[in-house]
Amino acid sequence: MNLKFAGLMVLFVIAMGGVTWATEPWEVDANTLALYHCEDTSGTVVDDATGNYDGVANVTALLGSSVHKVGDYSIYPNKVNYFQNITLLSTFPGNGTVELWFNPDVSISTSHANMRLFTKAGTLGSLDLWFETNSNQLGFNNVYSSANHLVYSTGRTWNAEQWYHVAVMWGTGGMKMYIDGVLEDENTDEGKPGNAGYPFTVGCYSYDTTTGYCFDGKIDEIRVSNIQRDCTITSPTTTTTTSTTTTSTTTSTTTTSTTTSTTTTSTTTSTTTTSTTTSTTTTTTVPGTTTTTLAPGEAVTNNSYLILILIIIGLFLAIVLI
Ligand SMILES: [Ca+2]
Ligand SMILES: [Ca+2]
Repeated sequence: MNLKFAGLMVLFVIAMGGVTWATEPWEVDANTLALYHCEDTSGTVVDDATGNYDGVANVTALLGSSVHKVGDYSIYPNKVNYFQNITLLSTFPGNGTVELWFNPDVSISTSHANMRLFTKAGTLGSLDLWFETNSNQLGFNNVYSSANHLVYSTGRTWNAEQWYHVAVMWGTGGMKMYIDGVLEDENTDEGKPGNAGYPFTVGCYSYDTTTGYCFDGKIDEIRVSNIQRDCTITSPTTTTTTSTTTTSTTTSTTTTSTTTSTTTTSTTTSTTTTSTTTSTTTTTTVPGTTTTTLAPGEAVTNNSYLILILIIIGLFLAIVLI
């Protein structure tokens, strides 16, 4: 008797999705002058969440980069694109803050100097946030009283494809610059920019938007406020989202049984009966026996029978005759 079992397989595949860090968007509050989430994907309007200062992109290509810091999209100046609003900050508040996220396409060194993150530069005063010539510093200039008033970040390599938060402010608390929530420079200059005739410009230089002044990378979540914000905070909240994907492969059970093959051999009838329930036939021969098959009508010829008959006849005749 043969018994075969084939296969019992159970397979579970559990794939853990990547852990993603989600940065929440700002919400408009009483001190928000303009707030650009940069979620637009078509046209040339860059929506201002306050409803007051929608931006106008120079080209549609600025909009809808999927490389984002907040939400689903950012804007992509990519050396040649930008957006503007002519009335935002046409009258500067006494205190103010501008903050945004930026992500360079390439590692920024002195060869990329003069790129602007935002500006409002004019003849009567200006705000200007740019990568300083001959250093790897971000500079922020607040022009008033016919003089430059400056703060700088520390020099560093601004890594390609990395998001940085920058915040700059002016007002009664002095000028300050924060990078990723850390105060990098400040002064006691309390003046506010003079009224500038050039538009508020994100991603390029309002005074000159030709190639060479536009930022090579992405920008997201730009907020302009009429107070000096606590810029150790770079987003409302930071939450950790863990996505788990579970894939189960269904259990497959296969049982294969090979049925016993029995062979019955009869030596008295010289008939072999083989019973097979599978395609495999097993013939069993019992040791010490032989199998002889006779064709129908075939006679057995054996001289011993003839001798025996002759002896019997001889004995019969002897008895009768004696
Ligand atoms: Ca966004
Ligand atoms: Ca580029």
